[in-house]
Amino acid sequence: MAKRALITGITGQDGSYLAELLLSEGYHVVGMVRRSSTETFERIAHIQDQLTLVSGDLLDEVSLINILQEHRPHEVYNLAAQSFVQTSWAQPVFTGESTAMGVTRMLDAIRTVDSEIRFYQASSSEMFGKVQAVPQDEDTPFYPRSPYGVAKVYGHWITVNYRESYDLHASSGILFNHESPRRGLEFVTRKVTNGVAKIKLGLANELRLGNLDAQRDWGFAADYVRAMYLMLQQDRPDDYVVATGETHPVRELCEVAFAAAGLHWENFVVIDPQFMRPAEVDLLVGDPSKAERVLGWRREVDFPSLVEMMVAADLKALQR
Ligand code: NAP
Ligand code: F7E
Repeated sequence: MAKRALITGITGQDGSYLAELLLSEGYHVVGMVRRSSTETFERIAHIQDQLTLVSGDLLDEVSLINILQEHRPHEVYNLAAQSFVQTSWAQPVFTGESTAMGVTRMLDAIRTVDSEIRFYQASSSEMFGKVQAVPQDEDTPFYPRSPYGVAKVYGHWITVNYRESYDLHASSGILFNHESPRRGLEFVTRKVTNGVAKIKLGLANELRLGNLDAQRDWGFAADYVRAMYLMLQQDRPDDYVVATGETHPVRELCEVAFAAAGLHWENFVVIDPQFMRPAEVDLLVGDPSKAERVLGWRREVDFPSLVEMMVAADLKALQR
């Protein structure tokens, strides 16, 4: 009998890659989508006929209980969230409702319907914020710097708490930034690669950015969803940092992305204060040793290849 998995956030970047992976592993994949007046299925259109899509919302516990009762998943991957850090200052309460309380709603629905369901929580390196150690690993204390980071810390600890209180197989993946051609256009990598493609094709003549000094540990999303899957295949639930172990400033991202199109970044990038944040996370770099040792996880795509892949995809999409 095929294993069944429920993915919340299936219309997002990670949800689409995880759905592809689970289908290739022979799973029956159920994806939770929230009601909208327009469809947001662009990232899963190519596999939509292989998925069971169900209507639900992390803000609505009744919908979560009904989905679990009806579809009886063996595994739940909770990827849904208000995931854009900048928006979390403009919508801090909504961010808390979805990104923090949404986790409790799902965990409690699991406890109520079937406590044997295995659970994955999409935790984030943003929890490390003003970093207390370099590099960051599973024992590094959290110091979040945004309402999003604070909400993710709550989501992380409620996952640990339900594991310890109710003996749930609940794991938390502390994932560092991961990107792809499917990344949302507002995140800095995709904003830059899309901006490069527009400039190259004569559709724009500048790219407005905020803090170029911030440093991130950027990996490829398709590599990272493999770690999520591996966590739920372990006998014991646990928490894992998933990262590349390398960090790069936004400035270097610009340099590599513009160079991939034969352009020089300094001729086009303009600093715009509207993209600066009230509090910044200056430096993130993760230590993935535990995930490598216990899960046997390895990333396959390095930073220059990732950026070049994204620039090529944006050029191709805009040319179409
Ligand atoms: P994303 O592209 O922004 O996708 C977010 C998904 O959540 C979308 O499918 C969205 O649906 C859904 N969603 C938002 N609010 C919801 C709600 N109230 N009920 C149901 N669905 C809701 O994010 P991502 O990059 O794939 O990231 C996946 C998860 O990993 C998120 O929890 C994110 O915070 C976390 N994370 C991401 C990274 C990263 O670098 N990508 C790193 C660490 C952790 P719509 O399509 O309807 O908007
Ligand atoms: O910003 C700087 C910005 O929005 C990265 C989410 O997936 O990863 C993501 O959060 C850095 C920041 O990602 C612009 O100030 C400069 O220092 O791409 P970002 P993020 O905030 O790191 C974590 C792990 C998550 O969990 C989140 O869900 O780039 N930056 N100029 C800019 N950022 C943006 N967005 N736009 C700019 O113009």
